[in-house]
Amino acid sequence: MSAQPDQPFDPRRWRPVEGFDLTDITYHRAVEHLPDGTTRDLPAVRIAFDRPEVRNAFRPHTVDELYRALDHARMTSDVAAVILTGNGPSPKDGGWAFCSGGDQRIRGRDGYRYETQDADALAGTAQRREQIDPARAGRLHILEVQRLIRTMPKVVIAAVSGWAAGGGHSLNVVCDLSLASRQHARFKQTDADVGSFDAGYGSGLLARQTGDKRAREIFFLAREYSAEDAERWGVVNEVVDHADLETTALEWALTVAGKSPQAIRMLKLAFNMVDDGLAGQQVFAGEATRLAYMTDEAAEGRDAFLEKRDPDWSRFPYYY
Ligand code: S0N
Repeated sequence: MSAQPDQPFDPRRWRPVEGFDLTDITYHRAVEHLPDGTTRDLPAVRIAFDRPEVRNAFRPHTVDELYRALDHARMTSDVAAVILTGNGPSPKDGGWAFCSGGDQRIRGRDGYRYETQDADALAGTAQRREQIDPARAGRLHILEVQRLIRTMPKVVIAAVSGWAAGGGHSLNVVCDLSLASRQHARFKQTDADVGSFDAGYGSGLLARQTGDKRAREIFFLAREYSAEDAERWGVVNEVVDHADLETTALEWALTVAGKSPQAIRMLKLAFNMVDDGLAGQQVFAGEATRLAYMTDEAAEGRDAFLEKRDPDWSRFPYYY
């Protein structure tokens, strides 16, 4: 990747995150260049699908890398927001993609075959077939990624740089905020075309965003729709010029980073809770309990137990 006129990724604004040996995605930390020639980390990361020759389709290995990077971002305490996008353009035809969902070339009767990193190099050979790990066959672990995006207490921003199709369409749906490239973003929910279906967040949350009839249309007719349609229908927040996509995404990420971390965390989990049932309440409640631990009242309960005495709640009001 290099800085080209139509290239939203500006390598000067990012550094690779250390400790990752990645083949299917890229993972960067935002940086600011200081007057003395050094850089300082900014509180945002960029995770990008990096298989542009197949419109950034994910294979199980891609999903493993994506999960690891997202979980690392979740646990990095000075990161407030994650930008999820797709690298491009395709070296084959110049096309752009955010993500085109599950790699259909390795889908078997029982789901997605799990292959080693060099599966592409071994395409069509007996050795490739031998390298499929039967213990991991058929896992639809993109759903684990969806749950991580949904429940991580940080804001995930989709920067839809091109096609969002199938499971890629669902990933955009599950992100907290979305920006779309005016020139290259295209949306299509192909699940029913290829006999694979996201009957969870990908359809349920879409209906929340667009309204029920529109979501049914998107799934049942599987027609291509534009970035402007996506904005009008509530599938993305804003449409921007392709060249400005990542600058805007980073601005949004840094704006989020300027807010109270606790407020953002509680708000995200509260937005989720209404749709996520008891599982959503459990995640929200975990944060509430963590906050409660910080109070004198909770400390009194702990201390009373450790000091083998009755707790004294008299200092704590029953009503605020
Ligand atoms: C994206 C589309 C519309 C782009 O069309 P365009 O621009 O005409 O490009 P193509 O010539 O079609 O593609 C260029 C090259 O890329 C390859 N390619 C594209 N997409 C895939 C893919 N998904 N898998 C493998 N290869 C892909 C093309 O073959 C072509 O290669 P060459 O140059 O060698 O010919 C168009 O490409 C398209 O429709 N793609 C398929 C989209 C699709 O159907 N995706 C799968 C949908 N299903 C899922 O994703 C399920 C995922 C899942 O795991 C799941 C399961 C249960 C519950 C939820 C989910 C979930 O997350 O959704």
